[in-house]
Amino acid sequence: MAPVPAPFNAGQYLLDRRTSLGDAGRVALHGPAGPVTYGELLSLVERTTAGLRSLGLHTDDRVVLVMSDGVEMVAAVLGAFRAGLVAVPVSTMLGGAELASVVVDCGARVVVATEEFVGAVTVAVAAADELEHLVLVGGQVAAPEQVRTWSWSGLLENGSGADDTVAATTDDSWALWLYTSGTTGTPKGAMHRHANIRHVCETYGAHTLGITADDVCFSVAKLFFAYGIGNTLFFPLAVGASAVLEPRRPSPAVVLERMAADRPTLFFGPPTFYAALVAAELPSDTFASVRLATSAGESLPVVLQRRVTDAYGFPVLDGIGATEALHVFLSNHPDDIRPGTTGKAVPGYEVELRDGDGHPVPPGEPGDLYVRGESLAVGYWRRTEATRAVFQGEWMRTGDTYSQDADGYYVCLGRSNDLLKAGGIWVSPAEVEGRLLEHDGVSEAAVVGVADAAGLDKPVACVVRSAAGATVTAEELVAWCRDGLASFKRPRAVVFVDELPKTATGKVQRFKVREGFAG
Ligand code: 3SK
Repeated sequence: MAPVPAPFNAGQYLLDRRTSLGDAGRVALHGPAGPVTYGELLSLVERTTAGLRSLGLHTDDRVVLVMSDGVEMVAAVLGAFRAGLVAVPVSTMLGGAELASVVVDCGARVVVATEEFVGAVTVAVAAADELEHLVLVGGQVAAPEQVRTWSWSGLLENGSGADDTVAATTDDSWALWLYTSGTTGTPKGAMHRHANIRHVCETYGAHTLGITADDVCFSVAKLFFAYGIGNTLFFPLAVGASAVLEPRRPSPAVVLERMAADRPTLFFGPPTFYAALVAAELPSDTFASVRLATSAGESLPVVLQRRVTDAYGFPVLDGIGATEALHVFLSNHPDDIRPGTTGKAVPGYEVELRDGDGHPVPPGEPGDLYVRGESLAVGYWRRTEATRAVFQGEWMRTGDTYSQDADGYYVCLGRSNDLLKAGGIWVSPAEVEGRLLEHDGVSEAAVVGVADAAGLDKPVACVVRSAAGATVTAEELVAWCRDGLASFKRPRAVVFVDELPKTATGKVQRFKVREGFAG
């Protein structure tokens, strides 16, 4: 007889730590809505579980969350896990049509939304034939007849007396679908199991962050991102620590406020936010409570890493993850920070560099980065071709190009399709961007390949000036690169812009930069 899989539920795993220690009075969540203890959170999650069950849903039904970071969003995610439903947090930056395509694609039976997003939600619910329930945390939506609308408190009341116990899920049950489009393309739902959540806590959370129950986590990446949900929800709750919930758009001014109020010890952001923090010149003691910060999303230029530490005094760990891997799998370690590299595989993951035929590349050569580990998604929902291209047996092809230095540290060369050849030699945009960023007059830079008059690709740069760079010229920057790099890598043209085009996760959209040069 086949062995019966052991029960495991990520919602229970994340709340058990404190409540089973009889320590329910400890704060779980900080933020503008005030402190919430573990006991209060558990009670809210139980009522949310019962409320969702009262809607007559079935195991594995999808619950789409269009929500700002707040206590209700945390309760909705954990309540869905505990009810055996699939939480599908989606970007709050989506327009109505984009949101509709996700709600329809995942076949959601429930949408839960906070009031800031009722505009997009109105469009989405009108297009979603399978949708049956809309739960609103504030605001109003004119929903079609087949969609029953609930207030958040109405949902909880409806659930009173309903079953609030934990569903009989196992490691392999679906828990969380995260939609990702990369830097281009239509969004695909990466399907994560309950076990994937435990794995990221036991690997990156435990080994790399060394998170303890005394930590206070503050992530400028929101809960709907893989990076954000790990930083704000999974890592702190798994060890009985606490997290800061901030519903507003992140900005240096908002961060200043939260730092003063909540005194976080772990800070998480993407490189673009660190650039904004340096440019904002906040008081140097703003981050005095921070013991460690992390960067992910794209590689962290050495010069930016140094500027952050010089300005604010905390070390920044560069790492890389993927929505499909749930969180970071390659990272520097607090005891071993090698600037200019993404460090080494996080324990619990293996990485390999392979050539175009899938064979390992010799040391020092660029190769496609592959990763293997227990937190990889089981595939993309209803996207067979894309699933087969990305998930290959136990391995996942990340789409990033890396090399390994003589000491075994991994160096990011860019997205595999961003590399360009100039004069027949590979040029890494990341390397040229790193050189540009060393110039005082440059705050951000994106380098892409654009065909010259002869139809040959040459590097060109799109640059955002820094406060000190009001008078810096294109010629000066080209000369700066010629001095610091092999001459063939210098940008042949530099254009100045107010901001770089970016995805919701802060990644530069190189195809748009390229289009800008073509137009
Ligand atoms: O882009 C990344 O590096 C990342 C990190 C953690 C989780 C998700 C992503 C996409």
